[in-house]
Amino acid sequence: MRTQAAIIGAGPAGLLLSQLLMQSGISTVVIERRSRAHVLSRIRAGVLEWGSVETLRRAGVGARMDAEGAVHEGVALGHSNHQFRIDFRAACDRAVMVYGQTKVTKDLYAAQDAAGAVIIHDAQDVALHDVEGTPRVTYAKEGRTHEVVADIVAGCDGFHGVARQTIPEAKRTEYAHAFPFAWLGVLSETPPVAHELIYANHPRGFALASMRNAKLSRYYVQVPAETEAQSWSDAAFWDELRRRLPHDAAERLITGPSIEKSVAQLRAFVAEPMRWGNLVLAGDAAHIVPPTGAKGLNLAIGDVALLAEVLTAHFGGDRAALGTYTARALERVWAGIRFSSGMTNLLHRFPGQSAFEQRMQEAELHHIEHSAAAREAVARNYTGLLD
Ligand code: FAS
Ligand code: PHB
Repeated sequence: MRTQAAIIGAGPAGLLLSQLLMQSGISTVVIERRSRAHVLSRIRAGVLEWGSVETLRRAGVGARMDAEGAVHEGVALGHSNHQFRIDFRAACDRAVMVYGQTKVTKDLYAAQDAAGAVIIHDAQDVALHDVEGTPRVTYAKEGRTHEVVADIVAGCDGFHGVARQTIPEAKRTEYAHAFPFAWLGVLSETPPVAHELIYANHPRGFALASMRNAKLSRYYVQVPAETEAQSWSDAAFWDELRRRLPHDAAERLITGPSIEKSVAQLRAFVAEPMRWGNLVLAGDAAHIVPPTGAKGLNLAIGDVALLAEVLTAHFGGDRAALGTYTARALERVWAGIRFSSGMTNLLHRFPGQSAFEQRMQEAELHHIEHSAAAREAVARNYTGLLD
C-alpha cells in the first residue's frame, strides 16, 4: 500500500492528525495495534483547553462536544478544609471545556469513517523501516505481513509505542521523572459534588473531584505508586475522598458503585527530537505529563495542530517546514511539563514530607488565593499555556 502519511496509533493524536491531513488533501493510513472497541474503552482525560476546542471544531468534530460538553470558567483549589475559586474569565478571559477523551476519540472515529479513512486495527508486530529515506511500515494481520510505503511516518503510538524507539538511541535524549505516588481514579454514575473541578491538598494526600456530565462523576485520590486498583473497595475510596475534600464539598458527596476503577502512575517524560528524517512524533509517543495540570491530551492535540500545519507546508513544497517542528512543539511541551509538575508538587503529599513542607504548600495556596497575579498565572497555564 502507498500513502503520503502513515500514522502509527489510533488514539486521539493519530486520529486527529489523519483527520486534519485528509482535510488538506493529504492521503493517510492509520495503523493501530488494538481493536477499535479497546481504543474506545479507555477512560482518560476530561478537560480540554480552549485551543484544543478550536482545533477539534476546525477538524469538523466539534458538534457533539459543543452540544454535550460543559464550558467551565473556573476551578477550585482546596487546602486546610477551605477552598477558593480561580476565575478564568476574570483572570484571562478564557475557559475550558469538560468533555471526556473517550467521546473525543469516538467523534474522531465517526468523522474519519465519514471521510473514508483507512484505519487498520489489530495490527501486530508493527515496525518502521528506512525512516531517513522512503519510510516503510510493516505489520502482521490475519497471518500475513503487510507493508505501507509512505513519504512521512507519524508516531502517534503513545508512551509504550515503537515509533520513538526507531530514532537511534545515540541521537535521542530522554528526560524522565517518576513521582513517588499514583492516582486511584473512580468513575461513578452520581452527580458531581460541584459544578466545577476541585483540586485538594490534604495532609493525607491529594484528591480531585471532576466529572463527565451532571450524572457522571470522576474522582481521584493519591495512592502509593505500587497500588493495585482492586485492593481498594468502593467504601474505602469514598471514605478517603470524603476525608480529603474540603468540608463543604465532602458534605455534598453522593456516593455510588464505581463503574470504572484504575490506577494511573504519575510521571514526566520528554524525548527529543520529535522528528528524525521522515519520522515525526506527536502526543504521548514523545512526552508524558502528570495529569495534575490536565495537560496530557491537550499537549497531544497541540502537537497535532502544529504537525498538520508543518506537514501541509511540507507536502506543498516547503522543504524547510519539517525542520521547524521539534523546536516549536517542545516549547509547548516543556511549558506543559513545568505547569503540571508544579501543580503536582504543590498539591501532593510526598513520602517523608515534614510538617514544615506541608505548611509551605498551604502558604503557597494561600498566596495564590490572595494574589491576582498568581491567580492569573494559574488561570493562563490551566486554560492554554503559551497562547
Ligand atoms: P494514546 O496512548 O492515547 O494512543 C496511542 C495509540 O497507539 C493507542 O491506541 C495504542 O493502542 C496504539 N499503539 C501503541 N503501540 C502501538 C504499536 N506498536 N503499533 C500500533 N499502534 C500502537 N491526560 C489528561 O489530560 N488528563 C487525565 O486525567 C489523563 N489520565 C490518564 C490516565 C491514564 C491511565 C493514561 C495512560 C493517560 C492519561 N492521560 C491523561 C494522558 C492521556 O489522555 C494522553 O495524553 C492521551 O491519550 C494522548 O493521546 P495519544 O498521544 O494519542 O496516545
Ligand atoms: C478528569 O476528569 O479525568 C481529569 C480532570 C482534570 C485533571 C485530570 C483528570 O487534571
